[in-house]
Amino acid sequence: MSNSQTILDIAEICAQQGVNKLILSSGSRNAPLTLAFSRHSGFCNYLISDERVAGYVALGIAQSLKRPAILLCTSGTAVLNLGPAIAEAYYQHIPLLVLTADRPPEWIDQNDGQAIRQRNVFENHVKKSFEFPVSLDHEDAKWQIQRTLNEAIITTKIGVPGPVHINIPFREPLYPDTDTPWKYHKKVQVVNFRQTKKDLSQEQWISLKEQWKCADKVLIVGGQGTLSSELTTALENIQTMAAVPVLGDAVSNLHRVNGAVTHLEIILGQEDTKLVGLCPDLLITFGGAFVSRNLKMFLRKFPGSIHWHVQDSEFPPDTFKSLSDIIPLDPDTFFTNLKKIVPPMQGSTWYQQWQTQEARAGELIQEFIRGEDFCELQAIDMVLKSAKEVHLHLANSTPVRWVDLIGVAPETSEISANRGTSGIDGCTSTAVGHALTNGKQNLLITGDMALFYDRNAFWHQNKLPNLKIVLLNNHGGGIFRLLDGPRKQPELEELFVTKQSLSAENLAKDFGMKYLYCNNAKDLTKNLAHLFEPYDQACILEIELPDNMSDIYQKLKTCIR
Ligand SMILES: Cc1ncc(C[n+]2csc(CCOP(=O)(O)OP(=O)(O)O)c2C)c(N)n1
Repeated sequence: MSNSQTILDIAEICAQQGVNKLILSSGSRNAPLTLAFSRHSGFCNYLISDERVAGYVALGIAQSLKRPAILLCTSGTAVLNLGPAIAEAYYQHIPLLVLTADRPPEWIDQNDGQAIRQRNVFENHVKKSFEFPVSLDHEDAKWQIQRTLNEAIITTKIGVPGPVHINIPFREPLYPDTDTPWKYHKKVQVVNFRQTKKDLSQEQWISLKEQWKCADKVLIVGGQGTLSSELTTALENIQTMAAVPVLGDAVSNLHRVNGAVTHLEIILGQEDTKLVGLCPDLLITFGGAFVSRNLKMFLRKFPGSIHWHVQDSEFPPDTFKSLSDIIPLDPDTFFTNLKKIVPPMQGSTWYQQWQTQEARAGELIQEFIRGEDFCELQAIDMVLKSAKEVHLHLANSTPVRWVDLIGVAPETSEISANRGTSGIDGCTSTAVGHALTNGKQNLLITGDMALFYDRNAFWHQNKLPNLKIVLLNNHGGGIFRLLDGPRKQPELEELFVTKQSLSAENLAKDFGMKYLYCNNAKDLTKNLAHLFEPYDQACILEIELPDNMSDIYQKLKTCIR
């Protein structure tokens, strides 16, 4: 049974559907599929023993290739360890095909090893869950499996992309006899989904035009998204043509839109009296999560009277509690076609106001950093200034916040961060997934808790010469020293910061990575040059940081207000 044709057909269908990146964790129950995929010449396999890491590596691979990656693991708690990455993929709209091997259904809850309730186990964080029949060789079972697999693969990609789970029970024997013939049949069912290029009807465009004409202050705000040259051009055209401000924080990847307003945390951190003049009439949003807390507070306090959200299908989140219109198109198409209805406008005080705020905010943060002692902000600013043309990966907690505050250079190729669920558990593994498949120079900026939490991201045989890591080691969750709530508690250091004394030197040694260390600006300058030199494995630059950020941050907040 283990090399039944049905199982080989599963691999063949995935290959013909172009879903050929397999992230695999070892085990016996998944052996039939492990062998079916690894003996097929059409797959690129990544063997990752820690399933939690495997999940995030697959997320990084699917994100960088913009197509589904396959996750395959054995039964039991191995399955649950895929959960964190699946939730992140769900909220970041990343396509994953999750295949979990399982015990035969009659053995669940019968004290059999590695047997848990896997059916629909991810139902709250996947687009759809399926289960294959346990008997594989009946003609109808073969058809059901082939049809369901096609549906699952297509469902990961259409509309808002996301993870799809197939639970696959297997009976023994799991391992093939060595002499059994092993042949992949090209003639399998492969369903082709004919994508349509959607657009709004003429009437819809006319009604939007009416709304636009009634608005004096139109504001375009982008949430998390990947870098798109089509979107960058379309937004630049609208901005110039109609003098409309385009706002986006670090993870929106709008840093290449010339004139985009990106220092949102600083501009919108001012007193309310200074913000009233910046309130929109018509708010247009698109994309995913926002890093900037002040942006969220500002648009919830001063929402536009009309709020269009652009997202291809399904009911989008109402992040600013003001949603009035859903535009079911992908942002590239919408903003490219928007010029059809936008009345041209030569400059406007509204537009100029935002440009002035942006310029002042950029100067303010640079001036502030220059005036401070060596600290996280200064260190990150130096790293960003030395990192050209890199794909930037930002760990959650303060790294993504500091980069958002400082702003990134247009040369930066792309920015990724797990802002779907903002966990600190898979930031490194996701960057590893990108580095394994994007062929670019990758730079991860991470805190110490996030790096040591995810150190198994390096526990595999894949070399990562194009991955550079900057570790900001403040020996604990430094963010808790900045937040008003925890920093006033006597238990701050013990229960929230959870001080830790680790350095990354042993980690680098364990996994054969290049290790650099510094604890002041002068040495940081020297080491940054070394960081970007070529090595045959990943390189970690550990920056030991003084515990001075809490006071500096309070000073900065006052300065902004
Ligand atoms: C999986 C997970 N567990 C706990 C948290 C809560 N949390 C948010 S930030 C943080 C500390 C992160 O510390 P570090 O990575 O060192 O960054 P720093 O705060 O020092 O910048 C924690 C524990 C989380 N976001 N994700």
